[in-house]
Amino acid sequence: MRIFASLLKNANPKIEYYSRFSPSPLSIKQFLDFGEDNACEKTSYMFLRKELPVRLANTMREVNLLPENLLSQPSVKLVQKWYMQSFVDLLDYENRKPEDTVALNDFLELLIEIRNRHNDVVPTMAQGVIDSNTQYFLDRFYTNRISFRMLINQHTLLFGNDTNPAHPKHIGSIDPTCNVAEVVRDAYDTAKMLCEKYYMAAPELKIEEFNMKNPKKPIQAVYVPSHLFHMLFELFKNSMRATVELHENSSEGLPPVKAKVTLGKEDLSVKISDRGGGVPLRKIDRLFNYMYSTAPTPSLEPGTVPLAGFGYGLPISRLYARYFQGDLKLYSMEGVGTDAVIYLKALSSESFERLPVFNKSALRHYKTSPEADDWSNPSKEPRDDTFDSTHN
Ligand code: W6P
Repeated sequence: MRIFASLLKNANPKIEYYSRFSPSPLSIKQFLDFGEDNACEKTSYMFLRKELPVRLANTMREVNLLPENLLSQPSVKLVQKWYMQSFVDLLDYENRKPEDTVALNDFLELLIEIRNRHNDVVPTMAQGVIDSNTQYFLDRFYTNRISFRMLINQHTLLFGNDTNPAHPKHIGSIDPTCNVAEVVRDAYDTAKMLCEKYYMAAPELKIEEFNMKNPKKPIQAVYVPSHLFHMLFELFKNSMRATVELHENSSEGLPPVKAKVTLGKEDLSVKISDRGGGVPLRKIDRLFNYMYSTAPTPSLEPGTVPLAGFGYGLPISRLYARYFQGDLKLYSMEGVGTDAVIYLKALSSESFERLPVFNKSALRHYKTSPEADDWSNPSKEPRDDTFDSTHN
């Protein structure tokens, strides 16, 4: 414990130093160009030994701004300790030259160690952080984490021995010719298995494509298939649950879930439509709220995974979409069903990482109290703003 305390003291000026740099966002095109021909491990090393501490320090400064009642939670302290350890580990490389092949190999191993150390950040944070200003914080904190793992994955996949024989054309985690409809089908199949396990039934899938640029060709994206899968899997689980629960006892069977993949000049969009009865507008924001999604779960069999509706699936899926300048939106009509749309950038040169920056503007979010509502409130009852998402 004392050793860690002294480690922390020595690291503080370094955190201060690195947090004054803004993270350098990369576009998918840059990730690709860098990894494609004669990818240079030394260059990657030189970039990462600065950029990783910068990204860690930016987010660590922000964690420190959380209110005391959150910072004192054991789970939050544990996560802080992981960040501190990884930050300090990376500082070892400040003075190790890229010509030193031992340093390059040690660095590679360290990245894998760091990735493993941070595996359970999301469920661990979930135990501690329940507060009204945390939506803003968690969106930024988890985006930082997504970006950090993206950088680590690229380096370890490009330069480690764990090359990916199943996907020789992939550049690290990026598929330069990602067939979007195939990922849609894949995510559907995985969600379908879960759905059938719970409900002994699952709706069919219908996929349509509209390629504005090249009507006869299947739509391809330059993208991280695992990110796309993550988002689609989450949407399918939600659509399937709504569909089965609404139509379980109907004689007409289950209405299919429909997917439409479109490619325009700017956007590559994927719409997942269900006839699951929809969600009233008032409740839509809640679906993206971390606090709401971690509300006490209705009795669950131990060891089972719920099909959908609990956990961080939707808010984190939206972070994945926004991470490369896309978005994830829900359009619902109560009584009928829900359309969920994933928007991606059609051009890899426009899909730059969208990264949180620790600066005065971010600081203001933590220092100022939320303003009073400046629209009339119809209720004479005391206002309940538990799920007010003005910070969204
Ligand atoms: C619903 C609720 C929902 C959330 C996300 C995606 C699809 C759906 N369908 O009824």
